[in-house]
Amino acid sequence: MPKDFIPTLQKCALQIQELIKTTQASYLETTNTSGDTQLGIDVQADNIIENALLGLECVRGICSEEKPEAIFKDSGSYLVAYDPLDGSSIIDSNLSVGSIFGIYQKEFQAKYLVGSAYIIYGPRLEMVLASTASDSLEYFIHGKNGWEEKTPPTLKAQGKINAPGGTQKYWKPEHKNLIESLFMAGYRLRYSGGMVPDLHQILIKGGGLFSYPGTTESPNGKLRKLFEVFPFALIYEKAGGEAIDGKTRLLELPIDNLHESTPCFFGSKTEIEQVRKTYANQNL
Ligand code: AFP
Repeated sequence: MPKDFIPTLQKCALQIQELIKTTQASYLETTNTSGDTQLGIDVQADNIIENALLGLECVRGICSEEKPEAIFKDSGSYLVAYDPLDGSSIIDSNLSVGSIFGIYQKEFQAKYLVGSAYIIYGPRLEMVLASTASDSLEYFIHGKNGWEEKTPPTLKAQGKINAPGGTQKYWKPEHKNLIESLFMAGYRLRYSGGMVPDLHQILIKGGGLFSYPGTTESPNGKLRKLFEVFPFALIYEKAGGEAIDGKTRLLELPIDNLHESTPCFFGSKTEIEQVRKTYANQNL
């Protein structure tokens, strides 16, 4: 990952954290491309990141979850897709939220993903990064003396957390059985409704399963490939876990349009094996 990215994202993190602390989470009259009603704070966070990334010489283009199209410059070599403020519907309840980034070369396709990062705005400000060039993650916590690098988290072969997304009423029977069997095996429910804190928790606690399946209501799930799914897939793989759509490795999926979503499962190897067995003979 180019070296300018880390300080740039760290600067954005501090600005957005300040925004979250000082701005009311009120809705605008607009919706984004995925149909979510936008908050004023979503748009402001988007502007902070857009200006910071377009100011980097190495960036050739950006694509925000909040905008329908990508923006390109004439020079630079990297493309960055990002969700400026993921979990905006839980901001009003003062739960943790995050920003997610995927860094691509050539095109916005998983096969060109070279790095990813997320920032978590919680009681602490933290950032986790992955790069295809390294076998471990990078982990930073903001403290009294600024950003401090910490030992990166890793995933054990098996964990204890079950974070099942989507509306249960619309889950397919095989998915219901999978989730139920994990609870029966002693897994604990940990789900806030924010992808960043929910996946961060599994990572920090060393393992488990986060799922957002295709449902009868939303056959392709809810989470967007470019802005949420691919970046976390790289992070989970580099942490020693796996990330699949039920059958296929998420990082092998193509995209046909910038805002498309996919069913997704992130976790430790044991839990992902269970997902694979569940979906082996099923449609996603
Ligand atoms: P919002 O940005 O609309 O709050 O959505 C957050 C999110 O995309 C992701 O962060 C969560 O994992 C997922 O939605 C939760 O969705 P469900 O409420 O349907 O489980």
